[in-house]
Amino acid sequence: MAQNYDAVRKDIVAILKKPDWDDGSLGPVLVRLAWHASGTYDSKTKTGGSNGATMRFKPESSDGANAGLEHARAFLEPIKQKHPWISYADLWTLAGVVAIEAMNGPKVPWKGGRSDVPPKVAQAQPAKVIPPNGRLPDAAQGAQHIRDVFYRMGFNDQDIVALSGAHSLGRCHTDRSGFSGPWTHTPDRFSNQYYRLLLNVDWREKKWDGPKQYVDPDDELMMLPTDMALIWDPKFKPYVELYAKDKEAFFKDFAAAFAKMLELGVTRQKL
Ligand code: CCH
Repeated sequence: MAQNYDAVRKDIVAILKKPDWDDGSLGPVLVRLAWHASGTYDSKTKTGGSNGATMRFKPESSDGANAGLEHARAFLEPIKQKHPWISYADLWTLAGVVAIEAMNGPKVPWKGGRSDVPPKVAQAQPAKVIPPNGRLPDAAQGAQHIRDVFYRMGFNDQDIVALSGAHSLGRCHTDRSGFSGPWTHTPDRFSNQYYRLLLNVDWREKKWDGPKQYVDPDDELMMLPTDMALIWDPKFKPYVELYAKDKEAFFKDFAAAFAKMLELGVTRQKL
């Protein structure tokens, strides 16, 4: 069948608006799916990454870090059924870039050609083809941990700050990560608001029984400990200041870093 990615893009755009879901858009959870599918990459062993779409299988599907992404995968399933030629690995990553653009974000360069690990192979050799749990970042930790995780993928400090700006989108859910609330006032729009809020709000610890997180004085917006690390760490902070001032620079650097992330470990050989 002809590989008409534009037809798939159109079908992704068509499902984004969903009034009864969170803030009315599936965009944020689709961006999180694209990132978690890719963010398992380990540059030393050249394992993990979006190729293979291994989040369909255990243990990756049941990694606590991926809680809630079963919804994102289910929302995309009708599009996979309609365009069976596209791999899940391509569909999940494409959905992320289409969602970012549709939510007023930058155009992220994207190329198809990923393939899916066949279920039989995943069953026969899970340890060989599925990345172990624990490769995605733990929001309760700090700067050293974020560096360990993103350096492992091949990113630097500036990339880390640029990629974190995706938290202008979406929200935390107590039944997924345990954290609660949105980072910005417009969680369905891609913007540099996250950086401005990080710098300008009087963040304080939320008073509750849940995991440690930070809230604004009205307890409407939130930041994770890993978000706060970006202004507490003297090497990260100048990039937060740059992106708070310069939306164009953020869009450009985010698009480049996110495109790189979606390519990590992608070989374009049939799996
Ligand atoms: Fe994130 N993120 N993220 N994040 N994330 C969460 C939600 C989103 C961390 C932790 C969390 C990136 C980096 C990090 C999105 C995109 C990106 C949640 C809440 C936690 C916790 C999950 C829930 O409860 O539903 C940590 C830690 C890091 C790095 O240290 C990067 C990089 C990206 C993309 C480029 C998006 C979008 C969401 C919102 C999802 C939604 O459902 O609204």
